[in-house]
Amino acid sequence: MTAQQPTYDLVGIGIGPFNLSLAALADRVPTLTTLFLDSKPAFSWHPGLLMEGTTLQVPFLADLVTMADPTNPWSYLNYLRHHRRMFPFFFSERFHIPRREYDHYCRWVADHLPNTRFDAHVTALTWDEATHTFTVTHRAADGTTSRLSARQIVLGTGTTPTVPPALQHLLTPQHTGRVLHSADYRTHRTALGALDDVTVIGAGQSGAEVTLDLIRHQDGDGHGGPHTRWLARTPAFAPMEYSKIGLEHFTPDYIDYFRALPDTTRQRLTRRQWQLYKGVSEETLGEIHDELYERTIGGGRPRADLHPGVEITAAHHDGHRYHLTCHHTEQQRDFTVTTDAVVAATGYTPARPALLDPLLDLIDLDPRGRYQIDGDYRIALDPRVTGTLYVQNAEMHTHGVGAPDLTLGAWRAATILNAATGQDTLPVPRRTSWTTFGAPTTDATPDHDTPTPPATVGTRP
Ligand SMILES: Cc1cc2nc3c(=O)[nH]c(=O)nc-3n(C[C@@H](O)[C@@H](O)[C@H](O)COP(=O)(O)OP(=O)(O)OC[C@H]3O[C@@H](n4cnc5c(N)ncnc54)[C@H](O)[C@@H]3O)c2cc1C
Repeated sequence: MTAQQPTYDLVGIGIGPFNLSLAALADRVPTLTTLFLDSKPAFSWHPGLLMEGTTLQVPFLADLVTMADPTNPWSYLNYLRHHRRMFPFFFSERFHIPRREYDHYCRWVADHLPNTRFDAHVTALTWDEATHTFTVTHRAADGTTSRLSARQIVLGTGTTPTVPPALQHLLTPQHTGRVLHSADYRTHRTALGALDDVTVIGAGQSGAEVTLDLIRHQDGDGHGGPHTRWLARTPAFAPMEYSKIGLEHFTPDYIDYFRALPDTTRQRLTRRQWQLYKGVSEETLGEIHDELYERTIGGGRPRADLHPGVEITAAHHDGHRYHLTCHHTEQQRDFTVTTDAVVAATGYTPARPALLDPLLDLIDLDPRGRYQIDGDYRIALDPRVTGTLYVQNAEMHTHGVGAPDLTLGAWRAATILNAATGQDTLPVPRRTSWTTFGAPTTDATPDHDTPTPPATVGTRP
């Protein structure tokens, strides 16, 4: 059955935190008709990694709305108030909230907003020259197909789990639960915890958390639970940059600076900046150390191995166990690891969703096949398309390391909202960092007699 739907000013595809932020901000703009669609039956945020004790890596102020509009009712603090948790939260003195609570908070927002619709998998986006609107085709789990029209679209379909080439041939039903991406860890956690030997690959936060969780399956003396091996390609298990000045790479100022650099410089910089977005929190590294220390009281070796500087070059299954061919990149030496399961905590990459295939001829990709994205997050399109296509979290190549970071989510959503409404609906600050990125544009000599007035964004009190 196919039903024709009404026309919206703006439709969001995907309801992760980023489009949910835009939905929450747009909820206060009655002149803009919006609808946000997601394939899932209900909101969920990385369910495979919602382990007890894990926390958000950004302060709770980076909720869906506060950094753009602290008066918006869809804030985390208002969520706490609704759930009668203000006093417990106050006494907990937490800046970094449990990841499970962030998921629950987002679900509360998604469930209550009138402009979200789940069980709506978008299969195609097309441009209709006659009506000057996009047509969005979406399908429900029961097979019902619907269409709606929109003048503006915001893609927020997230990123795709990445597995190293050497393991990809093992991602078949026969190896389900034995060779997996960390995105599916919690589904198989109990079974993995009962194995003799598990290998985790990847030196990011997810790799560290899975390693820590597996070690915690061992008892205080290191008995029970799997022998846990953590392999990483990086030369060290390095902490994520978390200094106050370092974090200024996650500001609109840095985005402006980065966008103006030549593409080759941007790509070189992003590779060099891996510790800004790929490292492990110092706290988690400390916890791994503490758990191993505890389990080796009285001497002896822990039932765990930590190997940095190691790449997996091949893998095979002998019918019982997995054999990983490993290469130590600094010593240039090969060795083999035999294990019962492999968890690839090897990250996520932005992928162009298949729903864009019908529109591809009208998207002005760069010579490397990537979106060209402007300062308002518009994707460059053929001039025949008079509607606008925005994207969130697919712009690391043009906007820098802040693209996947929740810190900038509400600010980016407000930027898109302003572009979509054609006015400063939610004024956003431009000067946000103490650091001057790049050469100063005016005489850098400070005038000690004239203090600079504080920056304002002209928001209503
Ligand atoms: C485990 C984990 C923890 C993280 N923790 C932090 C943190 O603490 N701080 C931080 O700054 N960043 C963190 N990040 C990075 C941050 O970028 C993500 O958490 C965030 O979820 C990205 O949001 P998103 O909206 O881009 O996409 P996603 O959350 O991936 O959501 C995309 C949505 O789009 C939907 N979708 C996809 N295709 C379609 C379609 N065709 N039709 C309809 N719907 C579709 C999906 O169902 C999904 O719900 C973390 C990432 C991970 C993996």
